[in-house]
Amino acid sequence: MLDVQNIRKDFPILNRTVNGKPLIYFDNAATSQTPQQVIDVIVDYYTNYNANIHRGVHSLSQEATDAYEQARIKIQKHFNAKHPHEIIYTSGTTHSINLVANGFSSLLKKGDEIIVSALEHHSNIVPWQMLCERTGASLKVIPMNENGELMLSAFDALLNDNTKLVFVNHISNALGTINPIEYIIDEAHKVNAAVLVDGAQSCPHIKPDVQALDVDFYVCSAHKLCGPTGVGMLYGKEEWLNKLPPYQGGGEMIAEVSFEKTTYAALPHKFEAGTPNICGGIAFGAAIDYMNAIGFDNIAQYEHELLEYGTEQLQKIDGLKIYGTAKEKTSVISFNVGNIHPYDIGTILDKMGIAVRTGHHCAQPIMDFYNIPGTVRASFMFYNTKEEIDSFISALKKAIMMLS
Ligand code: 7TS
Repeated sequence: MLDVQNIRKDFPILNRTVNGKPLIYFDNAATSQTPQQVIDVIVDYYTNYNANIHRGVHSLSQEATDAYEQARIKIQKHFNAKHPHEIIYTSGTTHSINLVANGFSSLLKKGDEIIVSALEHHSNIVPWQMLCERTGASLKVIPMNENGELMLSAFDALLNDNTKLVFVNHISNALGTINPIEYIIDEAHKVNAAVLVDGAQSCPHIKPDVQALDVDFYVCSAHKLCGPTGVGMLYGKEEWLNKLPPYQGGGEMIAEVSFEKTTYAALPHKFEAGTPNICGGIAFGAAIDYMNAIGFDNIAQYEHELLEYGTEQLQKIDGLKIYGTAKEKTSVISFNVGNIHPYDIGTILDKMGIAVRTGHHCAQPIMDFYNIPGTVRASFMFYNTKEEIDSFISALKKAIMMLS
């Protein structure tokens, strides 16, 4: 089991106060906090071996290159990709999705169909709309039900020989629903469509095995799993990454350049133009080590307890409605209370030291489905506690009294 009091000692930020109150950080779905072990790796990089990579014969450059490539191997092993070069460093989930969407511009034509789900973050909607505009392909949407679950019979009905791509998040950021990606991948493959799974919300809770899933692309951001912002990854099957053209041109991604003709570098460098976030990549590897040392099974079990406890306590509050009641859910609770605007609740909670997210969570179609402007969202990580949930509930009750 997980020793939460010891784990909390790893996160210096959890000792601070906000507005004179101890910080209670329940905005983990937006970004997670960073443990000292990862902060130390960042400090060590800039203190001892900051240098540009893949291009220097000097020792610092070689040390930085080794650490950066070792981190790629950690990421490969974590997601169980077949080869390290199937892991492309990006600046995060949004960059990874845009890289794939751009690549498919040359592979799609009018009449082709792309399927996304009703549960997507804007970063998994807008790039595909832009791709459809460029290619004449059309976008289809897997609908959701009142519980926030995807309607799989409707998905089956959407699949046909024109379906070329299916995009779905592993876990919804707004509702916490865990989507049945195994089923979606298998069915999509029956019509030879490629599948991209957006793992932005799943990477801190679930350790996916991309080979067992047989997924074509899997993307995530390091900052959601205790790593730094500005770095993430795209996993792609080798054959897909070879098929896609480069996304950005520049240094590092070439084999030979002349004014007549340029040839591109092999994977993964073909997609990694320019000086990357070197320290970020190394710290991404350290974050993966940190999470694995705690253990994803322990994390999932403990966070499930927090979810059940938080849901139970919130349900006792008069007029409170939880959005997203899927059977398979992670530790995200979205709710509203009567007609109180979520922003007002969020502002008062902040005065009491509690960080939650309010608004549409970059998932406006979900808010439209429920006909609401937004929700208050509390999202828990393994370093949160039931005591924090108790404080949150009493602060929420005070906020409701003030606003009613
Ligand atoms: N996909 C999902 C499912 C997400 O939750 C997010 C970020 C993204 C993509 C984009 O990730 P980025 O790292 O490229 O920004 N989600 C949230 C959120 O729920 N609150 O703030 C960011």
